[in-house]
Amino acid sequence: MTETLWPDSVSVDDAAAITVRLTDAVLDRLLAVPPGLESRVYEAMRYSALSPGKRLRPLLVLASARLFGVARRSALQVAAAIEMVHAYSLIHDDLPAMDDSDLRRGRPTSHKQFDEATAVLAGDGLLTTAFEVLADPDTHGDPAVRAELVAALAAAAGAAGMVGGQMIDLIAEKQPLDIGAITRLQRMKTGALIAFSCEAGAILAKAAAELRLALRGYAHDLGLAFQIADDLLDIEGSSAETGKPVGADAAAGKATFVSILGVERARAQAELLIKQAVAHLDLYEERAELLRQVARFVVNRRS
Ligand code: GRG
Repeated sequence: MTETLWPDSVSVDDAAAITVRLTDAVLDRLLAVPPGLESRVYEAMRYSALSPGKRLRPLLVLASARLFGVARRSALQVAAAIEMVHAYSLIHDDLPAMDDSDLRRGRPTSHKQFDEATAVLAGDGLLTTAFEVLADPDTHGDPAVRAELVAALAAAAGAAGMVGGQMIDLIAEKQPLDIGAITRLQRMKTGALIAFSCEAGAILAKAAAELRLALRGYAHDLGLAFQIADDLLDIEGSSAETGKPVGADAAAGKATFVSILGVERARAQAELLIKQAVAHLDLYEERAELLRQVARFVVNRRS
């Protein structure tokens, strides 16, 4: 890496703190408010994208980029782009037409702070700006790499990924799903963006197929473990910790990993998935220590 993000021996807590600081500085630059009446939509985009979240997806991008010595500027552009897509998904997920939620990251949701139409537009603005960022020569000098990033994020965020998963999630409120269908839903809804985040470093580095496949395997297991941890927090966590209403899934009568497996088996399943995720990283030897720590952090988190 031309300018190192963090030392090889960095702890997950330090890497997470550095990720928040650096990603937010890039988001601040990319989402500068222009003069003119359209400034309102920029204010709403900034309100959500810069609100206090874990920046887990940027952390995965930066940690995977660090494995290959990718230039810091490239990695940070992709980290900001993925966080924009994530923020868009949360804004739209909170809308009255979807989860109808008033609280996100400990603050009023976008449609409460602004209004519904502005919240829809803020989500649209973040989604489209993310692709503008990936297509920018600042992100990578090779147009083929930029095109691959755009295609991979579009596939992860679109109807075959997150949007499709959200569609199935809405259907699941009215129609019971079995564990296989829920696994597929979650792989699409949250797993796809997590997988893109983990693979992004390999795409930026034009890494060999074998190295990329290992990151995909890691992400595959990490994504499900993350979701099980989220389901557990929905039952066991508090709104003060998560910054969003808890108990929403149970109240909606929605089947989750926890409602089907029970708390103990769900927790055991998450632990098993983390062991599997970490095993995929063997070929990276000690270079992947941060990604191993991130995996443990994901299941032990309280927010
Ligand atoms: C509306 C197209 C569309 C998609 C929405 C991701 C999603 C799909 C909805 C979010 C609902 C939700 C609570 C899903 C559970 C997993 C998840 C994405 C949690 C939030 O992500 P974190 O924990 O949040 O990384 P922070 O706030 O830390 O960024």
